[in-house]
Amino acid sequence: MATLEPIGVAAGAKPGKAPYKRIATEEAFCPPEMFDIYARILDEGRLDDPGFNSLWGFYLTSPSPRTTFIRQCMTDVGDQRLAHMDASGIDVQVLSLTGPGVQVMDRDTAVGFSTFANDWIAEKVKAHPDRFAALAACAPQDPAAAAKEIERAVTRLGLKGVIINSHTHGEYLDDEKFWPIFEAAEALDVPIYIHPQGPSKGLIQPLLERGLDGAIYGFSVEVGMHTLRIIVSGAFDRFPKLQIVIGHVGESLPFTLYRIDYMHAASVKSGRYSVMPPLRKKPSDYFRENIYCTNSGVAWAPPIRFMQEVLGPERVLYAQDYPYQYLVEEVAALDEMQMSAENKKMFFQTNAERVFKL
Ligand code: 1DF
Ligand code: MN
Repeated sequence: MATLEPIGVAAGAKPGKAPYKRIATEEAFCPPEMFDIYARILDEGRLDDPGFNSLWGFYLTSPSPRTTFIRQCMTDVGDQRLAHMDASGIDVQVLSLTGPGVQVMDRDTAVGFSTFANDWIAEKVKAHPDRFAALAACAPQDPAAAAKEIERAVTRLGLKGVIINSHTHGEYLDDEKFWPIFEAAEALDVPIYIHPQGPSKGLIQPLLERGLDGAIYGFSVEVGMHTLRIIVSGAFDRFPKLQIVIGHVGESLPFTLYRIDYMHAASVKSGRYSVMPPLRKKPSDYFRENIYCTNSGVAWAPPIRFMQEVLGPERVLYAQDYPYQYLVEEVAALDEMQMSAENKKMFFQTNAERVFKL
């Protein structure tokens, strides 16, 4: 019988020197001021967003060792974070404002805070330009302002892409009103990372009922669906150079691309949905030409190799998901993956250098 690849990582294993740089691409930070805004939103109790209220109601107040550690790590983009990176062999972190970022705020607060957060992180990057890079936050609540802020952050602050923490007050980027964001990213030739937050109000109820709304599963439902909405909307026919990055081994989508292609073609042909226009290509083609996938949160060789096989090794990137999944053993496990030296270097280093222009 074939030996099964173990699920999980060996305790105590430490990463050693490697013939590649390790560049982690979905690494979270939070200026302390954003915790204050979240506390105010929760305190006022007026935000009708069960995902945010549940997730941040917990993360902001829980005294558990894990959440205390996460809160504390999140605001440090300096010595402590660098020490954690050194301990786990991470050479570079590509940083993004933790979910849901500004996207739960009212429009004016969101526009103001995205600028603040971009200036805040640009300063931290400037202090350690060989260890940190960062993505730009923006406020989809005001798409024109978001496009302007993306341009400012990329051209003046040197940020390397855009972070969108999935839905904005229950709305998704396939809505054409948000397309100034796609237009700006495509014109500047920078990727958009779609990161999870709690599923939107319309999606979350049965997940909440069994504690599945968070990173265990609900996050992937939210971002997997968001990504498919964008693909089937025809956005990539309109913006053929646009590049989107998703984490958590492509939110499981690569595994069923065959069925997505088959059922998409059948659905379009049947005329069942007025909301499903014909596309120039198959859904899987957009996956291979417009989507990058990271392994964030999944330090496990089989799905990583599977993505390399079906999407191409140049489409698969490394991420640690610090501080939510900070475990030095995970890096050691990935160093040990059975994979060609060439593919492993693309995974850990050169794909990130190319996609984020590091
Ligand atoms: C968790 C993970 C929570 C991630 C997050 O936001 C988050 C978690 C509060 O483990 O509950 O962004 N994550 O990025 O994986
Ligand atoms: Mn994450």
